[in-house]
Amino acid sequence: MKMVIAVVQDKDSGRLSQQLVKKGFRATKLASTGGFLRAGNTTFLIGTSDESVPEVIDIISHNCKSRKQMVTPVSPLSNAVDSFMPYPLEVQVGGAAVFVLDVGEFHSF
Ligand code: 2BA
Repeated sequence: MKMVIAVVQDKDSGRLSQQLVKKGFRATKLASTGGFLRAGNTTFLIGTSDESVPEVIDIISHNCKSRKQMVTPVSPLSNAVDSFMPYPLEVQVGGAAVFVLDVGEFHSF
């Protein structure tokens, strides 16, 4: 058994959730925050059989879009503050960051 962990953008989470349920996969959605942008995103935990992992990844890739986002850098806490110009930067946020982990045991009571 595997655990697929997918960090996706909030905008895609509803559609992804619907598609996973429609195809018979079980998933848990967690509200999460990206460390870099400090913006909300959604983390899916999807427990599934080894052979279903490619299908799960296919569903994720078809339902999560990469988007550009503007981010204003946080000012530094040093003496360099005077010369700091907080120009917004454009960041490409991926459709999904996906991790596949081995599951030792699964129990459902
Ligand atoms: P964030 O950490 O908020 O990152 C958002 C986007 O900012 C990233 O998109 C990447 O394009 C950019 N970024 C992140 N760290 C950066 C850095 N040190 N310098 C320059 N640009 C940087 P993605 O790579 O598609 O990641 C989207 C979200 O997926 C991340 O949100 C984070 O919540 C999660 N994620 C990505 N890689 C991860 C990893 N290795 N471990 C845990 N979570 C991860």
